[in-house]
Amino acid sequence: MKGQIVAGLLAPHPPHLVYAENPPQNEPRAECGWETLRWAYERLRKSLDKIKYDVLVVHSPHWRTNVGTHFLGVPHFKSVSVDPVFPNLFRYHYDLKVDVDLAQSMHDEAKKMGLTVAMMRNPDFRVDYGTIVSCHMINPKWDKSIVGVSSQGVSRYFNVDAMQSVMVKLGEATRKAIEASGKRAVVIASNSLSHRHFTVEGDLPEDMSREHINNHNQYLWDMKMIDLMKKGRSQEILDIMADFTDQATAETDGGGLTWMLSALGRPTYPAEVHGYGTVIGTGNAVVEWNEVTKGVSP
Ligand code: 2X7
Ligand code: FE2
Repeated sequence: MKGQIVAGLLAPHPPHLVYAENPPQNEPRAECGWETLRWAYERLRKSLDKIKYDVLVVHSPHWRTNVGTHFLGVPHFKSVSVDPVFPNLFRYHYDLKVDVDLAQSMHDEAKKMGLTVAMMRNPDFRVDYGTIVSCHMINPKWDKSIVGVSSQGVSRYFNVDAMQSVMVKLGEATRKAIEASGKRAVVIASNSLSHRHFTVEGDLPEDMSREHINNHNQYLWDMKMIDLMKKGRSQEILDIMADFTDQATAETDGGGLTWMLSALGRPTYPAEVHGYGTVIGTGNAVVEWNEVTKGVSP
């Protein structure tokens, strides 16, 4: 049977969201916080429950590789992930399974298309917190395998347009590999939108009286991108990605959003925006492109 991408997601990864959920895997304890985003993830989980899927394929800007795109290539990882900037919020004990077969096929398809790629075979590798937070918020039971995809530094070394040309190809390779695998996959761009954040944290991180967008320019840019998502105008999102990324200091510089929309074939149906909220001043949206319903309510 032909495999299929059953959904594409924009699934931001501030560790604050896991902290505020108080799961047993995370050591620090919170009183509350960032509910608009956590409830958005709740709605996303309910929606995904209706779609049968086998694997989560996640692209993270916090696994930064300098030469090419790398794929997790070890079947099982178990360790503690500590956020380097927020060790007070995120000390998370993870235990996850990797679909190495699918990762290898994505690697091979990308290589055929001329991209620089590598399989990451180090069993002691520490999985980055971007991958872990997005996967936890999407599937806290961790009962599905994942494919972890690194982010290249092309935006920094060259520019966003050069990054996009690579990510469009990687998206196409991802789609081909998934279709050939016979599996049902969810492809995930793990990133915030606008990404300028405050540099000082309050004594109580979950004190929501301090939480707001860093500046109005960022907010306007986030609303522009979300409006295009809601209208199914993916091509325009790609067309303005360079300006958005530069002017809103957006985390789209890692390429995840471009990759995910390309894997989906640049959808023209409306995405479901489950919610938007700020985390330490950054803009974050939880968004679903449901490839089964294509934006039409059943
Ligand atoms: O990695 C992040 C992020 N993208 C946004 C906000 C806060 C922390 O970590
Ligand atoms: Fe991040």
